[in-house]
Amino acid sequence: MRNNDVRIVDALQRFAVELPSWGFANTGTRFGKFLQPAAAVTIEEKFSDAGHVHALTGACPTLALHVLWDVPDGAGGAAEIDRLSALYGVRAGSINPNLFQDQQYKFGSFGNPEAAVRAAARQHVVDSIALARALRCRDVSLWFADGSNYPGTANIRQRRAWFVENLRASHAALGPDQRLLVEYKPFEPAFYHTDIADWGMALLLARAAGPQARVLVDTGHHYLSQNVEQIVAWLLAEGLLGGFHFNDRRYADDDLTLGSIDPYQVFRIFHEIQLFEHETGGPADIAYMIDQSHNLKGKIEAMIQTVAMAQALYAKAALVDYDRLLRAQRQADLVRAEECLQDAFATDVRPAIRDWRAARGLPADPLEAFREGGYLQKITAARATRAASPSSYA
Ligand code: LRH
Ligand code: MN
Repeated sequence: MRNNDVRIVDALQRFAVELPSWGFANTGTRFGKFLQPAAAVTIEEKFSDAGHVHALTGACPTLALHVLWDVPDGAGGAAEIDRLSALYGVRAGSINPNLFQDQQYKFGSFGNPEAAVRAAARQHVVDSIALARALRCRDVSLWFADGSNYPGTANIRQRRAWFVENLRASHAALGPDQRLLVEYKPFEPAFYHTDIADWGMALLLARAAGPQARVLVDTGHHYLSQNVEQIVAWLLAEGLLGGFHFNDRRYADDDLTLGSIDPYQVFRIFHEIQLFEHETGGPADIAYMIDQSHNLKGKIEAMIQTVAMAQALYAKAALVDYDRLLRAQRQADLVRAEECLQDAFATDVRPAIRDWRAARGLPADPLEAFREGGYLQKITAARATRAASPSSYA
């Protein structure tokens, strides 16, 4: 078996994680939003902050955009995004239509009983696909708040049929190299039924939509007792795993920083993926993305912490001794098999990661470098004068 450091360097070389533009903005809960003077409001500020995190970590070259929050002019805003990408050194990543905040979506978007509202939602997705093409972005990532709050108020099978129809129409608008990512969520904001509530529904809808559709796993979108890595293993086996929204949670969709509550959970997910790659002999075609809202932590610090944690957990998962593990599994040697994962997880990969950074001219400790670098003071002064962002979320 190759030594750990070689495996860690290989893992870091192939690992990149996408940042969410909305993670840099002031966000809150229904009980309030605590404003940070340095929080980003404009798309330029979001690119600037993401560019700074990428400059410090070398591991997050793309920024996820939420269309109505970041590029309200759609494809017409592509040139400005290209300018900002060149200026700040991060490219636009996944394109996320907003199908939940407009008043017309009170009773749903793709699942809305009103044909005109379904048509408007479909048009927004088609426009978002056109924006993605204009930006040479591969993934259009769909999350629907659609559902109901009370039994009997929604025709669940009728809505499912509308989702199939509208996802097929969306798929038909894709370019040959583009993908549609279908994200599921069991509840919130709907509290009786959600139209795409779990991985099985997302899988069946992705399959019905067409060959370029995949399932997106948001780690926070599961009941507490669900085995997320088993879902990941099944989606890999079905060839329908498209990507992740990583975050952490103690209770529900808390959107806390990755690995802050259960780092072993993310390690187990990375293990299932890397074992799949080991057994199939090739890289799984997965988009690793962050989806968090930093309501209390400093937004940029939380992002740097998240990228570093993701790198460390991905590197640890690369240290599992597959020959030993697969032999132990075949022999039902439970303890030896379990030890293979626990040994890898217990390995301190930080020295090797520091060396990997130093070898690339990156700061050995990006968080410390950020704290001492003066960027926060600079943007706090520059952004302090303007009014806080009007928008409800990001
Ligand atoms: C929904 C979600 C979705 C995004 C939003 C910001 O909970 O996970 O991925 O659109 O958060
Ligand atoms: Mn998400």
